[in-house]
Amino acid sequence: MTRPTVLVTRKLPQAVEERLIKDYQPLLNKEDRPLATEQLLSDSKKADALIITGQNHLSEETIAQLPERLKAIATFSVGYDHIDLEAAEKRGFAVINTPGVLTDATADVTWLLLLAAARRAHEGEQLIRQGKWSDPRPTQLLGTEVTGKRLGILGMGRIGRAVAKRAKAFDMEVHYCNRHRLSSEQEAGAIFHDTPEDLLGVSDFLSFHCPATPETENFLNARRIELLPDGAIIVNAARGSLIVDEDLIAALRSRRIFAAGLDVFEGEPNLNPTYRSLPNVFLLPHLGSATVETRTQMGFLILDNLDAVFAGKQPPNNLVS
Ligand code: 8YV
Repeated sequence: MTRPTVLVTRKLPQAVEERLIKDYQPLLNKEDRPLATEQLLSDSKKADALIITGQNHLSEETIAQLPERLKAIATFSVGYDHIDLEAAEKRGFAVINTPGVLTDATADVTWLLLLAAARRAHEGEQLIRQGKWSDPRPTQLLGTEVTGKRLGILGMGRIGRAVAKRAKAFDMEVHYCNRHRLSSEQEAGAIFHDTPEDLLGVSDFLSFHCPATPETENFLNARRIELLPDGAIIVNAARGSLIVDEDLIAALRSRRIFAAGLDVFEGEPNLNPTYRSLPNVFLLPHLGSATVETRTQMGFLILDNLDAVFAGKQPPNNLVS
């Protein structure tokens, strides 16, 4: 049997590419260049499956032009807001994502953002790198205590719960809002709120762990910022579109919001440039799942699913029915 052809839009961890070479005929992106939609469509002509990333936007129009022979679209991400699932389903493509394997890595980065924002890590680092740490004093770069504070989590799925678990080590009181209330075992002491607005009122720290959907788009706007306690801290390792950048920037400037830690941005990598100049925002370039272990597991999970597709079985992480 000829091995299926898989178009891979970006370079993947070595172990993943080795497995691809062993089991498939992969069209690898050796130079790791971004693939524009037109190029993706032309390269996909001989493909039985695609492995794309969040940077490849598969709209209805693009999906309509994918070849008839294609069986599956796998995205190297848990998020799938860049794919028109309905259009993919209509074409009969399996759509595969990578849930579960990036939970801990993303929860760890959430804590990196939270602690860095609270303790003014960016300003401290700048001081040293710019050779300006010349006068150590008791009132220098005072941050906000994390221990014992209230953490609000919007979206209590796997990642939200992993963040909550880590919060216990900081004696934090965890509050959450989710589409449905969790079992008490899953809640593990976290306090449920019926509405996101209710959650905001008790969130000294607010961390996003919900998907980007039409309902969550532009969630954090000026009106909702006003519901937060004074000097709250915002953490986002989910999706940039959840935040209205201009409104958060105004609140960071006025210090109504003490600080923010952001790993994701609307329009990334072209983030709102004002963020770069704000001292009270800690910025990372979408590193949530960026460990060798996690990115390798993401690739393996995709390949397990593709193996199932080409063995005529239902892939376990298929997003369309
Ligand atoms: C990306 C992510 O997959 O999983 C997601 O939804 O946003 C990230 O883990 C990562 O940037 C690799 O493309």
